[in-house]
Amino acid sequence: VEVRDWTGRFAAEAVGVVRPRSVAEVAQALASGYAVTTRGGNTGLVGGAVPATSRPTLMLDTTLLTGMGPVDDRSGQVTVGAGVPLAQVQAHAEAAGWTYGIDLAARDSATIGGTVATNAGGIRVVRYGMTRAQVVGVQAVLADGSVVDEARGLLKDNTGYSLSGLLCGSEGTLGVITAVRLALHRPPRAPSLGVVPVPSLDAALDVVAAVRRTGAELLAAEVVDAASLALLGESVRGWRLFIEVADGGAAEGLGALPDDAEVGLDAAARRRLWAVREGMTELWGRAAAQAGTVVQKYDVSVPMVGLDPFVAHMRGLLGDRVGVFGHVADGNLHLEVVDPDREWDEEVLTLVARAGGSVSAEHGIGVAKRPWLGLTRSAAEIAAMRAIKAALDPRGILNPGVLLDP
Ligand code: FAD
Ligand code: LAC
Ligand code: ZN
Repeated sequence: VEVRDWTGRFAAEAVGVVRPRSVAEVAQALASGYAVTTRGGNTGLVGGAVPATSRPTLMLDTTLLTGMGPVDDRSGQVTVGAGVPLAQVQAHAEAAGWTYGIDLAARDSATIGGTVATNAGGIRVVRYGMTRAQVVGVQAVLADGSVVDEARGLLKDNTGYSLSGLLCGSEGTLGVITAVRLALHRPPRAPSLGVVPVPSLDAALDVVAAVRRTGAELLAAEVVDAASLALLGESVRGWRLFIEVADGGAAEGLGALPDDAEVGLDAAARRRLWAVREGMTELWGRAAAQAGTVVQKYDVSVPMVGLDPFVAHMRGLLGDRVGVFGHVADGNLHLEVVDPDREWDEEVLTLVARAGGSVSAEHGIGVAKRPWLGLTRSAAEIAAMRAIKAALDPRGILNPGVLLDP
């Protein structure tokens, strides 16, 4: 069967697809003698769920691991099967009077297992942290078929290494995640969203700092640049900042906004305003398709003081081939490059490294960024990762070619 990723950039042949319904069936698949590539919702953006080896490979699709336990009102925790879509977990938490701390535009398809395997970020990181911060414990099947289960609900358990911490962000290379115990939050007060034009990222961060100084609970702070808005037919200068606070829903927490700011208070207005920011990945995908190519995606973090100089550098390098949007308060920018003629990985990512940043802020390494891991991780760090991989997967059957060179 042919396997293709969401971006259309990565494709490969697999010998077949298995859809286990239980831990035992996952272990069976791992004993098949094939290499195994694990896939959840297939919304990953770095090609990590496409076979990356010439060895015969079985696709292990987790989407039937859909058990979902009740929300425990005393601990604020819930146990969820790896295949449950993020949006279902959000709805399940909300129905019980809680909220889940991760939100991203791929919510309807991305699975909990996939978000844990990639340590996904999204628009709530500024408030609740990355996925790892939501994980109480992970249940997973290791390469030899053994099961590790830290998803028992113990918030405090300092008995040796955290296998869950390791499995978060392991991109399918250390084990197949089958279930996750998640920590939920009390829902924030009603939010207000402000959409504000700003001349620079520094200015955006000043607005964020001013809003935080009021004591308002900051829920999100996102930016979109003029090149991205131009794809929507909007002609603007600088950036648009999307800033959301939990202030009861009367915009008090937003402070003094400029006259040209838009404010969204009720759910429908906020959804309409957010749609512009949330649609960016698909918008740039379409722009690239129209140019007869696939978009070259860079998901980078840069020290906050260097954001504007970094963007200026990128625009100097790439001109009108680049659009930028992202999670400004996390120092995390998404650069979308449309160029049918050549790839820009080396130039872009070398500049990221020189700026003291990371070649992947939230999407992971997958196969897309594998050649560049050494730019922002040290030889000692990569050697430690290899030692862990070799110890847990000595036959190298789990996602070979993802994250580390086989
Ligand atoms: P897949 O794409 O199926 O797999 C991703 C990786 O995880 C692969 O390496 C795969 O082998 C591994 N994997 C999946 N399930 C398991 C499992 N059960 N056990 C072990 N390994 C597993 N990401 C962000 O961080 N922030 C964003 O804001 C964001 N926005 C997005 C918006 C759009 C429109 C799209 C298309 C993607 C976005 N993403 C974002 C990327 C993507 O949604 C996340 O990486 C998500 O976590 C992937 O989940 P998935 O279930 O689709 O995983
Ligand atoms: C976003 C994805 C691309 O932030 O990470 O929209
Ligand atoms: Zn993002």
